[in-house]
Amino acid sequence: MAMNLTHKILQAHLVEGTLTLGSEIGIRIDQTLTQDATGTMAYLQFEAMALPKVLTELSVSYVDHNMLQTGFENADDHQYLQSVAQKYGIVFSRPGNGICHQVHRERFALPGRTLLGSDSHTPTCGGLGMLAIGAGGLDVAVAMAGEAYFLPMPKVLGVRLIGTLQPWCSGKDVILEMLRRLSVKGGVGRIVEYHGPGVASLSVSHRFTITNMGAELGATTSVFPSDAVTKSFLEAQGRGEGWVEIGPDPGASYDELVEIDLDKLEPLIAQPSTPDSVVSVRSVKGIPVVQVCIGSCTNSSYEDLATAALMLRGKRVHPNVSMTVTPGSKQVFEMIVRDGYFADLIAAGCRILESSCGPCIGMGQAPPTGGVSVRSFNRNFKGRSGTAEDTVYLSSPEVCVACAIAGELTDPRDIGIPAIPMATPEHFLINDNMLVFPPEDPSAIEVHRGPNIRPVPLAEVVGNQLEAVALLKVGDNITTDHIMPAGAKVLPLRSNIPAISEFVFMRVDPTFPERARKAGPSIIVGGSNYGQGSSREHAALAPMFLGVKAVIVKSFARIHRANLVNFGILPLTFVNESDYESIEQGDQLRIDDIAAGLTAGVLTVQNLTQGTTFQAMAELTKRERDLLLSGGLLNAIKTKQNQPAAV
Ligand code: MIC
Ligand code: SF4
Repeated sequence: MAMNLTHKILQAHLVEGTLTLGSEIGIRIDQTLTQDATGTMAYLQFEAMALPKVLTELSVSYVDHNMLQTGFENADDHQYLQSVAQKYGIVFSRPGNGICHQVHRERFALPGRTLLGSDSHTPTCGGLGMLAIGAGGLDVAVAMAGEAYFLPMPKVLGVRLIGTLQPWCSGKDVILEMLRRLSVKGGVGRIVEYHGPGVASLSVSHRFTITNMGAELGATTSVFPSDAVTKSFLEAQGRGEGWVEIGPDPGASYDELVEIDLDKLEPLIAQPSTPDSVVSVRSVKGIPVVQVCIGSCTNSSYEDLATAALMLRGKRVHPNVSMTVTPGSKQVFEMIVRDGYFADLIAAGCRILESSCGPCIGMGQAPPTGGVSVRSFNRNFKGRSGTAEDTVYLSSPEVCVACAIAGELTDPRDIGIPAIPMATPEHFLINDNMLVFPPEDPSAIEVHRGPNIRPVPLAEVVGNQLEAVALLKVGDNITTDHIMPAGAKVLPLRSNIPAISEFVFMRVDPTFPERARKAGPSIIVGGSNYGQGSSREHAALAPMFLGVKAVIVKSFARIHRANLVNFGILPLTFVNESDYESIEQGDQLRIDDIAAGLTAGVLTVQNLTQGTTFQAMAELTKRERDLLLSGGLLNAIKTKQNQPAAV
């Protein structure tokens, strides 16, 4: 039978289940990646599994999120990460080497393989035919231990591309068009597979932008075929031997189909404060802009920066605009310096930042009050930039530069310069001296553990009855940035759950941590797509530490739901969404017969305050149910190994 690419890669890695829609499958993971902000927890959890080394083909530990080192915490974390990598057979990418998704695609990603990363933009590597999935750190730790990764068999959404991109349009416009059509919920439960005659005209740089921002659709991952374009890219990276041709069989079918005519796309922009509020740039032209940032794992490739530099050559950044440029990796940085583009950017007035996530995760460059910021990034959730009431737009580097020159929202077709055709280099500059490979014999390696590295707290096993207060009621599309903010103040505490839990729901309700501590067991009530965005397991772990026992919502985002299960929090959905209205914040709720309810898939929730009753669904696989009943994945692993209950 003709197979699509997704099914081919899944089939080749299947260790449990069958490729039947909705049923749980377990797949073998070839490669893993972590970054510093999720990595410390992942490695603490891996260490708790007491294995001598990782059992994957390749595991890489990146440092890219928190590089400010405003105190000892961050520097300690870096030392822990480097030493733990040496000890357990993991490649360490030193701070300065670049953003994990940029470096991984340059130096490690391989077509036809699987990658699990503790970062929601891990799907970036799908741009060269890899099945790359984002997950919580604990799932990644388990994959490093050689265990399967479990997921519900997703639908495959085929995106047929026809035509070719028109001047000034890019991969960013393709994915913004997808977001415009499908919304931030449109990819939930789906793998997005790009195919069709339009694929061949897209450079890998465009493809990576598209697969990267597939995370914003809520998709499990996105994937492109590996073709002649992929081959040239891998050869240019000196890795041609890793190329295999892999794509859908002729006549392969998809569960759903979308068609995008590349000829018809125009420069697009996502308006504040959600990546799916997409309109044409021309429809919002003229709005004054005070900040422009090019960078992030979405758009900081050599091609992106060289294009920006050529657009800025001989021009200057508008006097009212502060413009930053972040090369995505050391390779990109070195190449733009070597090729003279760095000088164009500086001459035009750009501020150059080191290769890291930087402003994308609120590490500096918070925009001014009321000021419009235009960024080549992937997320513009309110407050993520570091300014609570921010106004952040998302667009391609080309649109960013047009806005920087004009000082207002501007379509690059309207700035009077000819479009810049940008080819992928024939040879990338290869200098892997910021990668530290593990030694053959790690017996002499001591793991550095500074005072900021604190044990991972364990969940309490869910009892058969729960009486708890509905401590917080929130609406739709709550992101993990709402639940567990990042930024310069909070990120240094990622290895210290007691300390970071003080910031849970900080921007939604700053009284939450204190109220939670006083309340004892608590429940969060929410709307649809709860937990969208990042993979940070701290958005489950820190609420768990504060006593949250269940989350009852209209629907969940995939990674966050998995993280809740891993940390023993009941993820429940309303059988009738209208019951959401009947709960007031502060109501006392009670759930009886939890074990039986979890098995039946439905629990009865009594609202003791309102005197009402409603049904909540527990859509769990047997594996997830067992995890919840044993207090989450870490407890389950510990029980399996019969170890004492402390990390
Ligand atoms: C993000 O873009 O939100 C992050 C920061 O990269 C997160 C990971 C984290 O919170 O550490 C992600 O996307 O998973
Ligand atoms: Fe880093 Fe931003 Fe990419 Fe997340 S989205 S990995 S914070 S650059």
